[in-house]
Order: sequence, then structure tokens, then C-alpha cells
Amino acid sequence: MAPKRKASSAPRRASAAPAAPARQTEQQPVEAAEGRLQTSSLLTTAQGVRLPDTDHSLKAGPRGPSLMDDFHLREKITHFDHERIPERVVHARGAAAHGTFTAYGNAGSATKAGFLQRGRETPVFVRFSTVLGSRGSADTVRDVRGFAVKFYTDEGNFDLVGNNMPVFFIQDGIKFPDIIHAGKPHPDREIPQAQTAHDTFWDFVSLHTEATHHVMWAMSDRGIPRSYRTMEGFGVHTFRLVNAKGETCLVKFHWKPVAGIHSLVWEEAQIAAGADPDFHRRDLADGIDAGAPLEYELGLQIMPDSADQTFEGIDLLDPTKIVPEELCEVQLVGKLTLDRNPTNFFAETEQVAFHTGNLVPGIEVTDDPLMQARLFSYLDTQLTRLGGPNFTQLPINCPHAAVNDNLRDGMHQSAVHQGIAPYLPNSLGAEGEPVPAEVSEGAFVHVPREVNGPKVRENPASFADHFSQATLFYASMTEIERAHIIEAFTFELGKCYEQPIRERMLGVLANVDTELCTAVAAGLGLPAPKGMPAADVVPSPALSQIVTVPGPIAGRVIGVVAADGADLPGISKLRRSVEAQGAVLRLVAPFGGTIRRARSTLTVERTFLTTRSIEYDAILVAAGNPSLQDLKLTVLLGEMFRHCKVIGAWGDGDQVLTAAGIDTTAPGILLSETIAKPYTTELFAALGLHRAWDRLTPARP
Ligand code: HDE
Repeated sequence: MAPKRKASSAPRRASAAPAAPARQTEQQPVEAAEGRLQTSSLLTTAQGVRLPDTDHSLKAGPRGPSLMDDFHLREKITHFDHERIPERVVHARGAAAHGTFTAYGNAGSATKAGFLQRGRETPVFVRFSTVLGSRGSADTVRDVRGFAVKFYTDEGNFDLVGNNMPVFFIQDGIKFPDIIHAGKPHPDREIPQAQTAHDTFWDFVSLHTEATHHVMWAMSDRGIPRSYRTMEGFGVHTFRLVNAKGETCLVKFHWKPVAGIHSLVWEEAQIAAGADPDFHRRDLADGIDAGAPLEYELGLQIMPDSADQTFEGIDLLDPTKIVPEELCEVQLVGKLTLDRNPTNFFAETEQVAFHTGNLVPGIEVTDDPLMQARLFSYLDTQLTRLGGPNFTQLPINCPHAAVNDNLRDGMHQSAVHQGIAPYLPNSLGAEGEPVPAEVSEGAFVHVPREVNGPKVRENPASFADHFSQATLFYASMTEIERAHIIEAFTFELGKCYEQPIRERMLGVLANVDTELCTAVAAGLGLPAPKGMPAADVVPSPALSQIVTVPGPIAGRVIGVVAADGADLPGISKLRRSVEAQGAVLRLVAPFGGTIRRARSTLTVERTFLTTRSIEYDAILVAAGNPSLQDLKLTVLLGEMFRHCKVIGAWGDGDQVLTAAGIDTTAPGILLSETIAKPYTTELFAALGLHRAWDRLTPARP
């Protein structure tokens, strides 16, 4: 018998429309018609007809042809045939989570938006994504990550559809199809999947130099995050906030991860793409399941709404520019906590529809020409993707605010609207039909702004600076981060077949930084051209993600290598300490099942065959198996060492490290006699620094 279903916790549409007709059997009453139609404990057709068998089609004899009479066969197969919808044209690969946003209350002087007032708690749904890959592509490819947040506020849905990088490749939305066509796989063979390491991408960005700043971010460690929980988010564009007095300011939105900003190294990202293509998706879901919610603080850079919409000489309408945090502080105004995994991927993660035009009173868009084009695109794309204009009725898209919209009919209409006058003004409106709201009732009234100018296809002169902030970004990086950027450019351009494209791109890099250009050129075996990088940039240390003070380790994974005879009490003690930090311990052994010592056993969670180094932020070898050796273990430890991850051992476990060729005197190798408090404190602190970078470089950057 099918399990009895609990009531859905999906958002409910508070509408004048009655709920869809209930599907009910006498035996099993309807529990919740909102979003779930599994209301019978017995198997039925979509029409509610009970079925005795779904394993055999109706045939003319056991060996005869199937019969047209078989309404169940035809319904089952037909529905299956139409299970897929078009994937998103960009950001197709994604993963999501539910949570809550809690406002600190200090944004009240800048905006009247209700959800930002003190103590307000607002349900949210957040979808993270890569941009270029198809729905089934790998998570850890080098790419920009989407960070789209839907706030189900009392005043309507507000969508902050951002990325993990604060700038964009283009300044005007009309170029979006061009950059995406260039980044997507080549149209003839549809390769390569989900990456920019190919000719068309570099052809475009080398010709289109306004992309340079964003390319620097994409080639930096930001392009390969360790986890969604260790990623910053940005609204990218400048928004306009309006307070209760009608005063306005310009603002940039930031999401600051509580877990710190951390990335993979390139080799890990590549290994993960094969060994665990669902790396980020799994990490997100597992972390939440393990009781380690993802946490971010919402930050605002608040700037005056000046006539020229610039700040310290930076054009706030240019989405290829940041405002360095040192020039304008990021004020933290609330906390986002993601603590619930979706119940059904398709219904929630796939069908969620974000739209930059979903705004609430107190938040408006600016004239940034990239933002303006997005206002059209997000509504439009859902018509194809979700099959018509009624996608706001899908549970995941339903506002929690009351809805009464006079929109009628259309494909997939599921409301049974009442009344005869879905128009305004009318004199026939029945009770329950809407009337326009007053400002005092929370109506969204656009701030009156003068708009005039000649009709032209032109950029403002200030958009012509394509390099100074790319230079600023590189100048703000530590040595380690610069080395990664050089490696990324060399790898990607090394994958291009066309020599003129590589040469042209080196010409672009020459205008960013001479050292960068020279190093990449050397890697490609080409001469370094001369350029004119800006000489007067002031670095912004806030752009670097290398930390010198340990951060939290919630959500991190520590592997412990052990076999029969290992110090099981030590492993259990370590597990308790690790879990108290919100982190996870995984026991890795030569074989599956259990390992034992005397009468105790512990369950093995990974074997040398089923695991790979990318699964762990740190690895320890337990005491008790000094002669443990295995080629796969040697590879695992070698990779952990190369990727500058924390490695440790207690008791005679160090002999396993030595036998695997690990230099136990290197930085970030932690040895101890037993599992005791000082050791775990040292371990967690080392893990909180993310990597022991000085293992590969003599001096800390
Ligand atoms: Fe998007 N973008 N975009 N984009 N975008 C979409 O909308 C588009 C841009 C971003 O998890 C699409 O529903 C245009 C910037 C995210 O569902 C589409 C332009 C930023 C997501 C679309 C941009 C983004 C999308 C595809 C230039 C960072 C995933 C499916 C004018 C601030 C949302 C969909 C999710 C998705 C168009 C530029 C972020 C086609 C035309 C800049 C995170 O409408």
C-alpha cells in the first residue's frame, strides 16, 4: 500500500479563486490538494479510477497484440512522453533549498520594504546554478554561479536574481545572446559542454573588451567554488531604494557567506566533474540533512541617488564595475538561512520562475541597460519553459501575499475564477473582485523620475573604460590567487585551436597587467605583447578570499582512514567533536561493511574504491594500522597533499602517510599521539583556514 502523505508545506496562493477540485476517494480523504495529487492510498488513473495492475498491458492473449482498450497503458505512456520541459536557456543546471530571511532592522531608514524591517521573518527559496551547462552537466566546471533568491514577502514576491560575481560580461542586454552563443558549446558538434575553454568564447571576449573585468573573475578561484555555502552573492546591478518618506538612495546588494569564501583548486574541480558530477548539489543537500544550514548575511552598499548616478567616479549604471568595499562599506541588514531541502526537484527547483521585475514597494531598478533588458527576458522565457502565462499558480511560484489579479484563462489555468467583471473600472463587480489599492494600503508606486533624451543606440562615454577595474582586481589578489588566475588563463587559451584568438587575448591581458600577460604568454609559448595597464589603481583587499583567521567549519567533511584493529574509541571521540562543529566525519576503509577491534565495530562509509580526495576537506589516518598500503590510498593522500588540504594522523598512523610518500614535516600536516582536545582544536583551526597554502609556496601570501 502506498504510504499516506503528509500535508504539503508548499506556499499557498491566497487568492479569491477556490482551490482546484479535490480528488478524493471514499476510502482515503483528500489531505491537501495544494500541489500534491497523491490523495488516494490506492493506485488510480489520473481520472481516479482504481487500478488492479500496472505491470501488464491489456493484450489479446498473453502472446497477442496490445489493445486500444487499454486506457491505462495509453495514459501512462502519454504522460511519460511529456514529462520533460525545455531546460533553461542559461542556468539550466541548478540546485535549490528553502529557508528564512530575518531582517536585522537597520535598513529601515533606506527602504520601506516590509521584509527588511526589524525582526521580520520571510520565507525564501534559493536556486544556485551554473550558467553554461545543460541540466545534466557537472557542477564543478569553471563558470559563473547563479544565486537567485525568491522572498515570499507579505507585500508580494521579491526576486533578487544575482550571481556569485559582482560584474557582468556585457554592459547592454542586447549583447546577451552574443555572449551566450559564444560561451555555449559549438553549434556544429555541441562540444565542449559547460565550459569556456574553447575558441568561440575567447573569440568573443577578446573582441569585446568590456568583458575583461568579468573574465578576470571567471578565471579566478571564484569560478570554482568549494560549495554553495562558501560563495558570495551579488545583485550586480545598482538598485534604487525608497524609504517611507519617499527619499531614495542607490544600492548594491551583497550576500556574505557565514562559512567564508572558499574555492576548489582546478585539479579538484576537474576530478570532481568526473568522479562526482553532482558535487555541489550533493554538498548542499547533505549539509542541510546533516543539520548544517547554509547561512549568508545580506549586505547593502548604500550610495547617494546623485544626479549623475556615479560614486567616487564610478558609473553606477555600468554593470562591469564594482564599488570597492573600502570606498563604500557593506552594511549587513539581515540573515538568510537555508535549512530545508526541496521535496520534489521538478516541482520546485525546475519549475521555480525568477524574474528581476518581481519587486516590492521600497525597491526599484535603475536605468542600467543590462538590467533593463532582463526586465523583459525573465517573464518572456517562462512562457516557453513553463508552457504559458499561468506559471505563477505553480506552488513554488505562488506569492504568500494575497492575490487578486484580474488575469484570466490561458494554458494550464487551474483557478476557477468567480464573477463576471475581470476588468476595471466596472460597475458589476461582485464581492471578492479587486479594486485598486491606495499607497496607504501598500500599493507599489514608482518613484517619479524625469526621463528624457534623444533616441540613440549609444553607450555613455563612461562605459569606455574596460580595463582599470580588471587591473584593480588582479592587483588585489594574493600571490596564490594570482598563480591560479595565470594557470586558468593558460589552461583555457591552451584549449583554443586558433592562434589569432590566443594572440588577441594576450593583447587584452597586456592592458590588464604586464606580469599576468607575460606569464600566460610564456605558458602558451607565445611572445608577450606590450600594453598600457592602468598605473594608479588602489587595490581592494576585500576582493581576496585567502583568509588568515580561521573561519567556521560547518558543512566541511573530514575523512578518517582506518581498517580492522584501528583506534575505534579515538574515531568515535573525533566524530563527536567534528559533529559538534556542524561538520561531517566519514570513515574510509579498504573494504565495505564494518571495521572491528576486539568486540567493537564501526560502519564503513567509503572504501578506497568508492572514494576520491575531492570528498574531503581534511583527511586523517587513525592509529592502529601502521602497515596499511594501497595504491588508491596513495593517490588519495597525494591529491590531498597537492591540493594543500589538511592531513593528519594519530598514533602510528603517520607511518601510513610516510609510506604513501607524504612529507609529514610539511605545513598543514598535523600529527598527534591521541585524539585529545588540543589536537582537535588545532585541526579545526587549520581547516578553518581552508588550505595550507604555504605548503606549496615558501612564504604565506
Ligand atoms: Fe539571467 N537569465 N539574463 N542574468 N539569470 C535567466 O531566466 C538574461 C543576467 C541569472 O535559477 C533566464 O528563468 C538576460 C545577469 C540567474 O531560475 C533568462 C540577461 C545576472 C538565472 C535570463 C541576463 C543573471 C538567470 C533563463 C542580460 C546576474 C537563473 C531561465 C540582459 C545578476 C535563475 C530563466 C534560476 C536566468 C536572461 C543577465 C542571473 C533567459 C537577457 C547580469 C541567477 O531569462
